[in-house]
Amino acid sequence: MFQLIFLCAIFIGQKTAAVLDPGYEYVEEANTWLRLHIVPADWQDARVQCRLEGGVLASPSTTALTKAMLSMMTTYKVNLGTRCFTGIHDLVSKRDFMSLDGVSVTNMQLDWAHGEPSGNDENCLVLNGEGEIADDSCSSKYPFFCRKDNAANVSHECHCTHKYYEYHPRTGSCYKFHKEVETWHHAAKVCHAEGGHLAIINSNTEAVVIKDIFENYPEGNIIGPTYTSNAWVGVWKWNDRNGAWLTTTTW
Ligand SMILES: [Ca+2]
Repeated sequence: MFQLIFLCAIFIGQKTAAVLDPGYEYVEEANTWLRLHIVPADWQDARVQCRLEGGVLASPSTTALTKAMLSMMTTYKVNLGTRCFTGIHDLVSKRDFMSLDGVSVTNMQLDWAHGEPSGNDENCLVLNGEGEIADDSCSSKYPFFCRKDNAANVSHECHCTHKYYEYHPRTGSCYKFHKEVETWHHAAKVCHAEGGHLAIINSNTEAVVIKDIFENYPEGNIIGPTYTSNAWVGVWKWNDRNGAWLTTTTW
């Protein structure tokens, strides 16, 4: 599939107060930040989403984290007869369930749900509303939590925790040049996970700003194949009757 480099942008405008990474809530007892994604995803997509956000697919690896996850499941009403994916899996070594941050399930104070673990083809663990765990297929879809330890370390200029965003006063936006080539959709996903969007050239000034950023990245710096002098922008041909070309954030 066709891949290009891309720039993400976060519009700051006149905002003065720093905001936290969107969706993350502080868990004081565990000194960490959790975000509940209520839109279900399969386990690998959940893992990638959390990584793109700069975090990890969360696991109930301590009593404080379990309590916080159950509390958020209740708040967002996803505990009623459903489950959430955890970052615990045995994809590396059969029946050695480990969290993505390296804690063995045998070191977690968790109870298995009745009849669990049950399946040979069930390599990913879910947490139910009772605080019990069960193995399930990694291709099932469940809500999930991402955890970040640094969600409070917000850049004062760019209002996000992701590295390499730079504020440009000429447009009031922050930009990050991604040197790895991606498909348009994946590039958009990366920008959204970082709290921004694919850069859009809204004015002659912004065109100059983006051109200046480009000049800081000579061709040899790009990771991937050809077309290094082109980059994706956040304009998308919507599949409607007229096939209108619109930006991704306005319609
Ligand atoms: Ca099971």
